[in-house]
Amino acid sequence: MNLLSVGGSDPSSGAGIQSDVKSFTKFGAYGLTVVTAITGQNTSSFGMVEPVSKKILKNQLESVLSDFKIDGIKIGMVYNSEIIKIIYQQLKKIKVPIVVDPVIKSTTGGILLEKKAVKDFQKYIIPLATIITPNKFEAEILSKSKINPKNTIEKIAGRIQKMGAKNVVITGIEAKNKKITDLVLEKNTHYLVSGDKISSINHGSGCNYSAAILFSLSNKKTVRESVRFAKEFAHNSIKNAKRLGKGIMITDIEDKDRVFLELSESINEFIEIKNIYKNIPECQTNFVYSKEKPKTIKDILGISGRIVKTGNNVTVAGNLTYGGSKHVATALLTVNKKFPDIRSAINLKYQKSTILKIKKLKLLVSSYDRTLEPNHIKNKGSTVAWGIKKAIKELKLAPDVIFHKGDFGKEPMIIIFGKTPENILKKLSKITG
Ligand code: PXL
Repeated sequence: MNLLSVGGSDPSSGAGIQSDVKSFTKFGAYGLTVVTAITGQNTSSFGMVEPVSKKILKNQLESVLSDFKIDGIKIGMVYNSEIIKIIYQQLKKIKVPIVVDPVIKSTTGGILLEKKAVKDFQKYIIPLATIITPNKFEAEILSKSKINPKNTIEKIAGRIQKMGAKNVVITGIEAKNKKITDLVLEKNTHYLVSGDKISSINHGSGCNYSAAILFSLSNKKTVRESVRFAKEFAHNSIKNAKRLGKGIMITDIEDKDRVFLELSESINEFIEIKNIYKNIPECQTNFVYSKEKPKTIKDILGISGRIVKTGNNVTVAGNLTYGGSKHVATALLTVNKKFPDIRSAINLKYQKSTILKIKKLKLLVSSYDRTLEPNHIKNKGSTVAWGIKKAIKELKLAPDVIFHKGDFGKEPMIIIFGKTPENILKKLSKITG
């Protein structure tokens, strides 16, 4: 996947196009850049801004657009009207997702959009946006109105949408109880998305957020999924921020976080599947995802607690940690040894109706009989590995599902396997849908 960032250069690499290239690389995408302006700044202060000439801006855009198949575009700092108009001319006919991050001021106080360019920004840049991601301050400036009890945040989002953005996400509309909430306005609906908040001033989280939305959208995810993914990604980048200069911290992303992000995003989707509580067994559910070539269950990410039933809902109790799951991770590890592509698994309540549905769907199902387990294995406590090995022994292709019907005092169980957590959700949607 090729993603293009159109924005300003930040020599500290905390924000701007340099930050976007880092994010795109973390996602496994290839990052292209078109520089609109050069800033001089570091983690303490903002120096100069020099916009590039019309000629070189146009030439950069033509160079990348004529050569690469571009899957998505992010527009960040655009600075002035001249630049805005050229970007519009070059991008107005392009049919890929465009995320507009309407940056106006940097954390350190630099002007990223001239005041006199706001009008042209509204006229030319906002209509390009598949999603626009202002924070509260930026939303007020773009809508030319202040948030107050009468002039609600929803109305302000509506005003920005009327200017031509397909979807509007206003970030950080509320921060309380250690949660930070964004407002999402799609075509006909609006809703809130909350995530964990970390209170620290940093350089880069806004760029990380919009870069992640772009990646997710370009991967054909929905707006809701993309916002969730971006919140998780930005949260992790703040959690892992480093004091690299003498001033504020610069956000950073750990490599392992791709496994982490994919799984946590899928868990968030899983717990919202309608009536999913009916599929949670007595011993609860774990959802796991492995690094490539896992050696032990310590290479497999899982929930240190479980996904638990809370009435007619399900809740995640615990944190995602490597080695967090024992049973489901052991089952996965056993399957992965024979079928290395299989890196994710989830356990569900055993129900005859579920098995019937799975069989109808022509998924590859296998099973084992726990009552046949030899005593010496039982005593070692390695039932799962024994059973799974038995179930896959004759298989030439990787299983989608393995189940057992229990034993005296042992609950029967279904485990679904897949290449990725998303792959598992796809299978699940067929099984539970
Ligand atoms: O985070 C917004 C941003 C975007 N682009 C550039 C920046 C900044 C903030 O400093 O410098 C070039």
